[in-house]
Amino acid sequence: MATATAPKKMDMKDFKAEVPPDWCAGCGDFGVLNALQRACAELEIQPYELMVVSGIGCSSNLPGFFRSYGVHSLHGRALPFATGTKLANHAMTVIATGGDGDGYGIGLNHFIQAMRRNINLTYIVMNNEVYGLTTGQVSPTSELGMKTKTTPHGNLEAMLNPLALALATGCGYIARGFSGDVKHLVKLYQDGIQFPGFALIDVFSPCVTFNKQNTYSWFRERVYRLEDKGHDPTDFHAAMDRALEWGEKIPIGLFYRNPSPRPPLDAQDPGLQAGPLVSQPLGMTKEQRAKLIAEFM
Ligand SMILES: Cc1ncc(C[n+]2csc(CCOP(=O)(O)OP(=O)(O)O)c2C)c(N)n1
Ligand code: SF4
Ligand SMILES: [Mg+2]
Repeated sequence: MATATAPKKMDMKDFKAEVPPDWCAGCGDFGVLNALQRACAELEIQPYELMVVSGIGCSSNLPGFFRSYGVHSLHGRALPFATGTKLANHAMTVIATGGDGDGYGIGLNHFIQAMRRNINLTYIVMNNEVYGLTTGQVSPTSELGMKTKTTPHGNLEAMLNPLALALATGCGYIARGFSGDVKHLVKLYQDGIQFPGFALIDVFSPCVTFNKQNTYSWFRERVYRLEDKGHDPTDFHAAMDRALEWGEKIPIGLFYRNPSPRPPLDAQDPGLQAGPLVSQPLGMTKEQRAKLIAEFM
């Protein structure tokens, strides 16, 4: 007889929430959501084993449209919430989602710390190079010279390069996709979810309402797949060279996958070795307490 927790063959419809997305027609985030639903269905992840956590932004509304456990947290705080989830119950698959403003602006320190700590989760950033929700202000990934509501004479600040930053911080899985190429994204997500450690997938996800510069056709003219150019994703230095490419041609695909990844935090933390914290008994026995006091006195 099937038990309540027996894995079930999944379909992408199983990951559709009752609330339909309210993004503008044509928003890149539809492709990001669609690819994630497909990736999870094909990996046969059960919704009750999955937590999707976001910050604040149009992109950060994603958990509301996705059928699993979910948290729509605070601006820039997706990764602290996701870290807490993973350490409280490391048996769960944890996916953090959000935007470029959320993750690379206000949340940048958390992004760096989560990679440095090697929290075993997948981070999907819908990078539209602008603040969409707040109606089109400059973001850390807006291009130099770009005119926005807050930079009417053109952006004077250099673009942040999240992939090069991730490489330099020790992230073991680094990829970039394009929401106009859903099939390609599905594979990047699946490999990222299965990677044992922090996995970054930056996704070009056009904001059709507030970014008239980085449009679908702008990306289509420029993006090329790394796998078509014989890129070796185990080569750190080749990955850094590709991560620095930006101009007439822009690479997407798997930049780097550490061939000998260091164990993620949950695999090493002594407190987690007896199983997920949520299933461990609370408190201490009299003997454990006495031993602890003796050690510290
Ligand atoms: C602490 C705090 N500061 C500012 C805001 C206002 N705010 C909400 S979303 C956002 C930027 C969203 O941009 P991004 O993360 O790129 O998401 P997008 O809407 O483009 O998907 C800002 C500044 C806020 N909600 N909380
Ligand atoms: S404002 Fe931009 S990012 Fe937000 S839903 Fe509309 S197209 Fe998408
Ligand atoms: Mg944005």
